[in-house]
Amino acid sequence: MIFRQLFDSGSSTYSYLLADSGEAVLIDPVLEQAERDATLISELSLTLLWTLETHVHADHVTGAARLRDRLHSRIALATAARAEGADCNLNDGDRIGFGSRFLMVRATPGHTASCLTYVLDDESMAFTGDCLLIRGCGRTDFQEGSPAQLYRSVRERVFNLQDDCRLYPGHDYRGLTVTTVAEEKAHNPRLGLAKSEDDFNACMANLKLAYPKRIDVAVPANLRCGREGETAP
Ligand SMILES: N[C@@H](CCC(=O)N[C@@H](CS)C(=O)NCC(=O)O)C(=O)O
Ligand SMILES: [Fe+2]
Repeated sequence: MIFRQLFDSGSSTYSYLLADSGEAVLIDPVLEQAERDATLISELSLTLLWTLETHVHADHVTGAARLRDRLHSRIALATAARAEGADCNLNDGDRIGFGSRFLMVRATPGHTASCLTYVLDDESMAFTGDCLLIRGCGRTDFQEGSPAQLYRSVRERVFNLQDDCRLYPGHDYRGLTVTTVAEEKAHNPRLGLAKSEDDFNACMANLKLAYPKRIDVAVPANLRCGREGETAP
């Protein structure tokens, strides 16, 4: 299997390319990186079947629509996102195939109401979006976010993967790239096993983060799967 972790420095977003037998999927593409991604996919002689969103992003516009125009890929994201223009609406338990491999869809709401985690068929890797970040987690103060749901999603739907399952987040703001279930259970300062739900709620209530700079552009654009118009860079 081909696996590439790709980075957008403007939004500190990770995108992930997975491929088998010439067929690829790309998780969380970024509009500004669509040319880079399309070039890599072509150089590796891959057919991009799907772009997959972990959620409706608040901080960047997805490259999904531009890649669909460029490479004829199809767009998939959660049914619960209620976005316009997707080719497939995903639900908990769905599978997305590429070559002889597949990703399983897990609903992991909390950062937003429609967040998904994609788990590789053998459970060796999972793509958690902004549900679980490395030693952190996504904020819960907009887009129907919910600390109670996020706590349950991480504890019941991520931490129940095997301890050595590698976890790849939607962002990292400090330069870290990958973690494991065991590492986060032991060292996540918000959601590690030593933390109670009350600890977590208190932490999330006191984050006091500024809103993402591009939220007013990004959310409406992403609810159209990044279809361009007035939002093009
Ligand atoms: N400064 C960033 C903020 C990005 C942000 O709020 N990111 C969200 C994910 S979409 C988050 O949950 N961040 C968690 C954190 O910063 O701890 C921007 O303006 O875009
Ligand atoms: Fe996010």
